[in-house]
Amino acid sequence: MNNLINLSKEVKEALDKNRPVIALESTIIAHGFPYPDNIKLAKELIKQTKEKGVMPATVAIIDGKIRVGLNDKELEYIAKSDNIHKASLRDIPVLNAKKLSGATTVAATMQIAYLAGIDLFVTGGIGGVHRGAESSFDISADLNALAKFPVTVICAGAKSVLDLAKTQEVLETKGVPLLGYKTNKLPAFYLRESEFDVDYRIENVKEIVEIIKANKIINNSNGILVTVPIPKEDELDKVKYNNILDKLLIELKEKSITGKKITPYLLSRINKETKGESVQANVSLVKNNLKVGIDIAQKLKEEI
Ligand code: PSU
Ligand code: MN
Repeated sequence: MNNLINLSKEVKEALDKNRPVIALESTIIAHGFPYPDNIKLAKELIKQTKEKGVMPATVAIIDGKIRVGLNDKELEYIAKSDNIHKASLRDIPVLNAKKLSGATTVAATMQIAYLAGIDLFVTGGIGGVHRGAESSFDISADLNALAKFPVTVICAGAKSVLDLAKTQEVLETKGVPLLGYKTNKLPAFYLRESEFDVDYRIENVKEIVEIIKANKIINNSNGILVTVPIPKEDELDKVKYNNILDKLLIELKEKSITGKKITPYLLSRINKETKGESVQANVSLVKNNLKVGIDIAQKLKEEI
């Protein structure tokens, strides 16, 4: 094991004993939800996972240490800190060397999960190709990480603030299978469906496990993206959401908000505009993704 990666005692033990482990990211805690919704969710996800006999491993960088599996105090710190870095791939070595703290994005969490020997990672939504990327070049490093690290990511798709068609094209270029769990359409985070088709509809976790195994056997470097629609009862109203989004896209331009600040800004503004409904939807979709992730984790260990 690379001695830069610090596993908690319980995560190390689970990995040593070949028990199922699921990685969780920390950008969603630091920059995705307001306090105290964020700490509540972080703890609930850990509880939900442990109750099913699967070990959760929240990933973050704390004082330069790359950490896999956090205690309550560390989770509180990430949830409360106003100035913790949003850490993507390029930030990991710098934060490590400078002994700074960072909440890891999908990209950074994938790399660290891979280095720790964790196959599965559950989150809310991934980053992708932004609208207007043909001039801004804003394409999330999450897509590169999906090409580079053989980790399966379970999410609710990507928000329609992204250019979903271009995001799909990049996933194809990079050789990342885009799977829809019990859906033909690519889920769009707060909405169950976008207008785009996934590459393959998947009916059950057994199929996903077979795909993960085949990806490993042929020695592919890439990860696999499993998308799960938000539960029906928590989906946002499409027309209302699209109106809010149109307004916020103009606001982004007016306030010159670009790059890594876009997603946290939008999440917090959508929360205000929907009077908290979006946070509730976000909580619901993450927990729902985790349910699917737990089933995959258990099945994966049964089969090996
Ligand atoms: N999408 C969400 N909520 C989030 C993110 C994405 O709905 O919190 C976070 C994830 O951590 C993701 C990151 O990896 O934003 C992508 O940021 P960027 O587009 O700057 O690469
Ligand atoms: Mn970006």
